[in-house]
Amino acid sequence: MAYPKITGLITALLTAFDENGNVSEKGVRQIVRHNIDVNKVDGLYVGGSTGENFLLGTEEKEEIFRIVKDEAKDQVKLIAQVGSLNIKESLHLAKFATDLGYDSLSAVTPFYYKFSFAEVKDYYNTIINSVDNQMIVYFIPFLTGVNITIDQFSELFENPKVTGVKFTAGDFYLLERFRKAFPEKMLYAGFDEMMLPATVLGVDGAIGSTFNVNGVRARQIMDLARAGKIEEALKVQNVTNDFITDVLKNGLYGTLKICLQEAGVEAGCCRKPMGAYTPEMIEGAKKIYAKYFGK
Ligand code: MN9
Repeated sequence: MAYPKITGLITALLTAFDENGNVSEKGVRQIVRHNIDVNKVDGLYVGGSTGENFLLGTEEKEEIFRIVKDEAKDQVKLIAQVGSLNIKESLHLAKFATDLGYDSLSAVTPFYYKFSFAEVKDYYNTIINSVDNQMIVYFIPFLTGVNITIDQFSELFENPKVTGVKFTAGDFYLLERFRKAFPEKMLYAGFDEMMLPATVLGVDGAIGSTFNVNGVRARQIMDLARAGKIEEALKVQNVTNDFITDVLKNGLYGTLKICLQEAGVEAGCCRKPMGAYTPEMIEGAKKIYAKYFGK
């Protein structure tokens, strides 16, 4: 069976929590709406790093998948990140998200233990062969320590249900080699800072955290780069990277959430061990919002 191609601008969705660290359904719904109605993205990547997924229990992950699908309906493409060190949880979530109608699954490479590539490959095949869905490999070596070579990607693609890669890495030689070797696979830029060069190298789309706030500029970069207007695209990437640099200095996910609050979205708090917002951080985030999005 053929699975849908997912292209364009895809937000790595933030999760709204209340002060006690519980998932805020109202907040999650508002973040989804803001991404669809204001940022006008093409898809949502749910349960990734940006969603603080690795801090959550199974039922909470289910709840988020359910709320997002209920709010987004079929307005945008939905990707569910189901990777976990607990393979039974991954299998359970893979079925859960597939039954809800998610257009694709994704799974982070298994991390912490030094798994062999044979074990990594078996993990992907075990998950995706258990359901009628497609799999986007979540490749993020700077957080997982797991690298994958072109030959190993080729081995993962022996399973036709493995249809793409979210490429959150700075190795653009590997990105170029990947594009050339697998023109039919879906390839997504995972670092928003490098969307312009990634687009020039031919990615099908981008999956990013900062699109929650900066989606309109991200769309401009993608469109201008695809139209060959590189100088104009670079100007927007420069402003975007000034914004991202400021956000990273102030604390990534918290700052994005406080920016959303400035935009009228109840994006809430982060979940421990992520820290509570300090007054300085709130002040910093408000300044960032005013600087890049002030009227
Ligand atoms: O999903 C995101 N990765 C992480 C992609 O959050 C680990 C990126 O969008 C980055 O947050 C962003 C800022 O460095 O590029």
